[in-house]
Amino acid sequence: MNETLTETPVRAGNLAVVATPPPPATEERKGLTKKEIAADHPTWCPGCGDFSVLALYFKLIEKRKMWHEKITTIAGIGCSSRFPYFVQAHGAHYIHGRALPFASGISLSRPDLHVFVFGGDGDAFSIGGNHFTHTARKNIKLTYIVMDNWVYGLTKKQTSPTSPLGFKSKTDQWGAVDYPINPIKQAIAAGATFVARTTSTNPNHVLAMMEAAMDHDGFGFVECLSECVEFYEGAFDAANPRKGGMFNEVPKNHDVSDELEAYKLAGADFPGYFGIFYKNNKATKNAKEAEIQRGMMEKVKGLKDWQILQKNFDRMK
Ligand SMILES: Cc1ncc(C[n+]2csc(CCOP(=O)(O)OP(=O)(O)O)c2C)c(N)n1
Ligand code: SF4
Ligand SMILES: [Mg+2]
Repeated sequence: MNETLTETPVRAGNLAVVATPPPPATEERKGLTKKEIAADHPTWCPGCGDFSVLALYFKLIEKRKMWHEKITTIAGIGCSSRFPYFVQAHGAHYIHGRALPFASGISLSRPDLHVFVFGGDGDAFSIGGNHFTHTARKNIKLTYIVMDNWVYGLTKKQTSPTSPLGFKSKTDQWGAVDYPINPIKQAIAAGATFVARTTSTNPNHVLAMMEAAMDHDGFGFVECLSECVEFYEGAFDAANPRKGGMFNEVPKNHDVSDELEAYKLAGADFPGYFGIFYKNNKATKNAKEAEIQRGMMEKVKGLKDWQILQKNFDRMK
């Protein structure tokens, strides 16, 4: 795009990032439409909860008038992690459990992008558990939607870290004996600055949570219950009013800045609450690194790249 070539590159890490200017006032540039951004037909089983999350991501992109060069869609491995295949945009279906470090690199080096990460409970809390903790504590600016189905779907029914006690699977034929984790408590304890919960059977709520997470300047985490109709049918009926369950929103008077209260709310028995549990506006790693870079650039002002490099090697002598 010619308009970007004339822009002054913004330094981010060791990459020169070209900030895309807004279109001139006379030129009306439309946001992407669902038709434009829908790629392959999703290969999920008919009735899988993940369809709803994908449809709402398209809706979000349409509603917020986002453009290809402003977003990227990253995932690990799993049924839910097939997500980027179905989005006709930049993105990567990366290594199992490693979506967050990959996405962190993008977020830190490309501050002009909004980074969305999608994945499953196994990807997020089992093999990727350590990355979840560290991405949260670093407060890296990105939006992480975990499609929690309480099971490993892709590999055909193993116990996941969120499977409830007694769940019979290929790895626990007599019923799961390990206590499940509580993703909301885990996120709060790890230092996540935006923590919310939703369920794929309530589309308006999913969209609202995605939007709020996206608007948060920091690590935005959303646990989205998403039924695996093949290996854990009916898991979330108790959270679905159409199946006789209850959809209880986080109480209106809940103070989202109150960490302890958020933690207590997260401890409610299933189906628990849905909505924003916790929000904190502390500085992101992105902002802190950008500040360091600004200071460093000031120190080497006027020098050519090779002169800066030479200075570094001279200093190491
Ligand atoms: C390093 C590595 N270990 C194991 C696997 C096998 N594997 C692929 S997906 C998956 C679990 C996926 O579960 P989850 O993240 O909950 O996604 P779902 O399929 O339920 O959406 C496993 C164990 C793998 N691909 N790579
Ligand atoms: S196996 Fe389960 S999670 Fe995977 S596509 Fe089918 S219903 Fe969805
Ligand atoms: Mg799963």
